[in-house]
Amino acid sequence: MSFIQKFAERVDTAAISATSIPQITQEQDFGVDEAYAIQAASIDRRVQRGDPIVGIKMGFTSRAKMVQMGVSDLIWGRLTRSMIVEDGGFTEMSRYIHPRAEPEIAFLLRKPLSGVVTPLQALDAVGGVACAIELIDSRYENFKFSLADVVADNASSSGFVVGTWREPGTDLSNIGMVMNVDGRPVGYGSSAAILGDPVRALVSAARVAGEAGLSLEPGMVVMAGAATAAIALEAGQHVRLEASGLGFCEFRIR
Ligand code: OOG
Ligand code: MG
Repeated sequence: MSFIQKFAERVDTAAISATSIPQITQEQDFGVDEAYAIQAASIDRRVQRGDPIVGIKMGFTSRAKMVQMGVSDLIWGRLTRSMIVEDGGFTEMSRYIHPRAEPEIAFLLRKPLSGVVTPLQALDAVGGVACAIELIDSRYENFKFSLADVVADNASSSGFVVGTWREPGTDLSNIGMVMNVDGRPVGYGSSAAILGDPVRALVSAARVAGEAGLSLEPGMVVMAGAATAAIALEAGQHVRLEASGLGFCEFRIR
């Protein structure tokens, strides 16, 4: 078995059993290309189990996230159906190791999107925009990783909540975002923190997906990355994101 398959199985098992593992790059050194191959192989195992890809997520698209995690390269991961958490619904703490929540912007595609595109071409493929919360849950002990580790681990992604879809024409360049836990504001930001304008994350998503031979299809979701640092979650909490002009989205973790 190649080390790609070996580590793909390892991160997949860690994810489904919600059990942390040591950083895999401490066992064997590998580069970012191999890390994406591990990610692809681990998500392929999910797809084989009947859990299809429903979109992709961008990571480290804001300074706040780069500083929080000490990684400064843009990364991406795959979203699968089982990761969807219903807006206003529940998710179970037992599914996660040490989950964190992030305020994000999501795009819903109405046309295929892949390769090098301009912001206008990217927006033409968008059927709706919404505020969203990503649940990240690094499979590595203490949420510590190198760039190759986190890429192999599907960019820490483990769930996402999307608010009501709005008209694609909505200006996303400066959406005020407030994260609330149990009714108390715990984080403030602006969508401007996401590469200056989240549409740039969509342009990047088209490019990286194209390079990986993945075509983003109508109906798929693209998550632009967090506008602020992530917030650590505890069982029993109610998490709600309010985004000016985009409404809100929320969930409970029990
Ligand atoms: C990696 C995922 C980063 C974002 O929105 O920047 C990310 C991590 O912080 O564990 O999802
Ligand atoms: Mg994120």
